[in-house]
Amino acid sequence: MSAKKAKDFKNTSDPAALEILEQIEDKGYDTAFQRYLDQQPQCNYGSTGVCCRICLNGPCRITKKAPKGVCGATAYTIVARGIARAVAGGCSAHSDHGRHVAETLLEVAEGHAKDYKITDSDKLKRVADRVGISYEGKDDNTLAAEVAKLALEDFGTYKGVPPVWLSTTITEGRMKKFNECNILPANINGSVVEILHQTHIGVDADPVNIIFGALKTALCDYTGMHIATDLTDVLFGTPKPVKSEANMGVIDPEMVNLVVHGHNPLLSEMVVKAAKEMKADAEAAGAKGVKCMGICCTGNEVLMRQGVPIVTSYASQELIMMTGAIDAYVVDVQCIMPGLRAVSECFHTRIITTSSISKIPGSYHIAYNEKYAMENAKDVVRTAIAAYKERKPGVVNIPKVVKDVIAGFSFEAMMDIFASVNKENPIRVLNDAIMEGQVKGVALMAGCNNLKAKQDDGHNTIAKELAKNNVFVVATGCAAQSYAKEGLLSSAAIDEYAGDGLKAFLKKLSDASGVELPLVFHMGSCVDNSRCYDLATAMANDMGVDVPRIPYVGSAPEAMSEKAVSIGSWVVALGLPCHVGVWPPIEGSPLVNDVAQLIAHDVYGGFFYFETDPNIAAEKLLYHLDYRAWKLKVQKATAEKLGTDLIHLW
Ligand code: SF4
Ligand code: MSK
Repeated sequence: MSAKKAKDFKNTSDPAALEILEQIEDKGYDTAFQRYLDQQPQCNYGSTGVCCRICLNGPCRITKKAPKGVCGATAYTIVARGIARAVAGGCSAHSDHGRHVAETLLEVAEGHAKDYKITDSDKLKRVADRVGISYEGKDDNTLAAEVAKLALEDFGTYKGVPPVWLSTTITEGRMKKFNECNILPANINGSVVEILHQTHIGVDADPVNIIFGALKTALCDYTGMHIATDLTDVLFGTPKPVKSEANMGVIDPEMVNLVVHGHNPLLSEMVVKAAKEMKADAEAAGAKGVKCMGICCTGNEVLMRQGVPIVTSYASQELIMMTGAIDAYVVDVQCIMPGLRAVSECFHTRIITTSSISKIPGSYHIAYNEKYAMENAKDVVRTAIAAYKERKPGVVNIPKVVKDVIAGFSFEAMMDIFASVNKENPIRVLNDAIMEGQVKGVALMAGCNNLKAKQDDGHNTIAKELAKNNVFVVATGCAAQSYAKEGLLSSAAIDEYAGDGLKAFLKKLSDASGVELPLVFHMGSCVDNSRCYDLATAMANDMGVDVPRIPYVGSAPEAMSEKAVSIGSWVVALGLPCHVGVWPPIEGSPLVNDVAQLIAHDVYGGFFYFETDPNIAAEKLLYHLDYRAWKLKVQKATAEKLGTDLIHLW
């Protein structure tokens, strides 16, 4: 336990997290908020990207006195290589997740994973159709095996054509652009290998070429994410609007409280099922049942499909244990702080790791295997029930903060709602609202919490400002969890925060569909940013333009992980402005910075901009939406007047 006490380690705007941090002020518990302060000052060479550890001549750092590394690499090469390797890390994480889902679907189809089944046969057919597999006369298992095998080919088979999950989900214009720029990847694994090779000592020194290589890898990140989304829907169902709750008030002192955390829903879906089946075991231990709740994207996955509540988000993952009422924490992969273990030592909480590639020394390990998924899930629940018996009621103190949530907005669910207004062409409902000026455009709010920023503040400030200015806001990942905790995923928030145009638009949709709608639309986990991009593709195709022309922006106000770097990179390559609220390590090279913020726009139509002040960031996002909408309207009017097609340049 850290004995150090910082002046102010309560860097959060989440009221429940704040309450816990205030309670523990003098207790010396180890938290990420405190450890961030312990790390100050952080290394300026690392922060600006000019520290290189790629070979054993290093580490080299660029200074006025030493402007080149031992090998002669200058700042621009070192910075570009560092970012490219971050993209490779993000791509690997998302894609390995997607590969795991594809392999499991194949196991299910071949009868080797008896606890799973194909839940969404319609989605399976839609995906098959899109990727060019005929479904006529085939049963679900035969079709699923073909789809899973094709998906697995996108990872590693050289076929001389780009990955199918890329080429069949983006616009023709984007495919042409990537072809012209020579960044169409052959397959996911090859692309990660190539970028790691390209950035090896003594290979590529050209920063622009390295960044183009990174974008190629980022397109593979998108591909892996889309595979993960599609095939998870096939296995567990495509999300539909669902009601739930969020924040620490969902912890129930009378239940066994079991947290699912990480990203891959293969086990957490089973844990939720097992928890229901094992109610009697929990009752025998003196509890009323087992209550599951989620953190990070495993949490988002089971919220979207099962309505499992969100207990907190990334930055405050350790704090919930300090309520004294969390019995077990089952984790899979990604965004799991090793620090969880130290906190659990002070409580009765069991930390259970489940993946062979994600272990924490000193914690429990239940080796997940899809062939025995339900048995593994029951072991997890049994461990939680055993821990519950050791809970000390005297130390239980749960912040009474809880908000209503409406989630479950897959792309398909969104189209069903739009179809209640225009059955023939659902996406036209959104496009018309934009062209008529009722809605300013679409903003995808994504990404993490970052301990450098006040937790949730950037997410909430920007989303409220956008909604006030009639922007249709969709969200994923920890951004969506921030909105869940702030009450923005509720219909009550529409009255409080939406501008008149957005209010009227949402009312029209709600009245026509009979579905209660929230202010912000939760579209899922990090990999489900693919759903948000499907929305952009549909808008562009319907408008008859490429994505760089549509009023659609992305923002990651508290980006943290390599996955966020990778997502941001494909968002830019795929044609959208992308705000990031934390400076990535590129300031050490003005050239790389200019490529990200300026030149990317000239080539791809999308670009990064870095802004740490959420109010200024919101202003700029609104500007970009206004500019794109204005240009589109002027060009559309001109094209109509002259009887020509819309021009395709931006
Ligand atoms: Fe230094 Fe070059 Fe090795 Fe990097 S690759 S550590 S700059 S010698
Ligand atoms: S969980 S990647 S902290 S969004 Fe997807 Fe949150 Fe970022 Fe992890």
